[in-house]
Amino acid sequence: MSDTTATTLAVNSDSGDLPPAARQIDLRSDTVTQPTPAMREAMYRAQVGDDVYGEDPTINELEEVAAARLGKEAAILLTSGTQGNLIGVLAHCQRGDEVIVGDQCHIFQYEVASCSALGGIQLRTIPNGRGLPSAQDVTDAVRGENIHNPPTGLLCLENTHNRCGGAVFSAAEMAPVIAVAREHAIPTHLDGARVFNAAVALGVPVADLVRDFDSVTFCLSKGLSAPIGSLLCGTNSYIQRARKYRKMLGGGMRQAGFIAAAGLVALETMVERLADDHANARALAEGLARLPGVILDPASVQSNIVIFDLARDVNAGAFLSNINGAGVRCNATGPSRVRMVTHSGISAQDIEVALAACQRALAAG
Ligand code: TLP
Repeated sequence: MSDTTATTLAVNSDSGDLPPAARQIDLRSDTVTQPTPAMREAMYRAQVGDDVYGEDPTINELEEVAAARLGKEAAILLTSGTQGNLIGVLAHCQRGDEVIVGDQCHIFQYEVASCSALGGIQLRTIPNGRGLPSAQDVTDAVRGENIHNPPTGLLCLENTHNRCGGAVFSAAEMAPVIAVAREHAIPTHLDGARVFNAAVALGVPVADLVRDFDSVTFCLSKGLSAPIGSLLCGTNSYIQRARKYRKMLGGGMRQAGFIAAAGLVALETMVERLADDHANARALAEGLARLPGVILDPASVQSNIVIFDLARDVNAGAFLSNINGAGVRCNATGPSRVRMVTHSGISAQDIEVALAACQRALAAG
């Protein structure tokens, strides 16, 4: 994703004792969130040990809590969502396997071809739809037994769907797609970087949403606002294989209980409030949709990501630099496509300020 804006440290109201910085309304991503004071306190006080020996009590606790929350047997703390998806795929597949993914998914678009480069695994993209590929397209992509064919090793879905404007999918919507994989004895992995956003948007326990998947990654460091870390969840034997791959990739982090401590606070305190981010995203979308030059259906915004197009006559570069000059930061996801993401550092008032900046920028031409 290209960041068309200048680099300025964004500091929100939860920034603990950091020195004050120029106020930015940073809508580039929910990855920019700052740890809460409770997270900083928990990190300070964390009991830690050598996690490669399995001796970090705080990591062990986080992994147990995460597995229980997701309704899976086991979990492993990883450095990032990107590492989570790579290890998630490696622990399901053999070299030479093919993995079915939607053509707009994060694994295909933004993970540096890691499955191919490091795993010898081929990604087979199929039409992405509104974020959920169709059961028919998955059926058509499953390889039959033939000397020319790679085995189909895995199906990956994404919920919420980043490049599809944070689209949310219920368990019922995903079920027929997952059923195709199951019919062919193909395992399934969910890139659930923002699966807690999906659960909150739907008003269901997160475990209900991931029950049919063999494995799931979710991120602590997005809307949940922890500074670092993702969890991969699955069966005991699968997570044991993942542990070996994490070590292989240099992800055995020793006294990483400091990270886990913030993660535990994130799971305890930052899930329900995601609804505020969704309300702010909806208000942002409704305001943007009223502006001439913006192409957006606000009803399509289901979680904390707002993606809109600028009309042909709008100079996208000028628009972005204009709002950036007003302290509103965001990312472009295409030549005239803009992404804005709400999170714990963004208030309802910030949305008003951002909308006014967009209105001025569009009026300036
Ligand atoms: N997404 C980032 C960028 O990489 C685009 C963002 O700002 O949204 N899965 C999904 C669905 C994601 O959106 C992301 C991050 C990841 C995986 C990777 O997570 P990290 O950044 O922890 O490696």
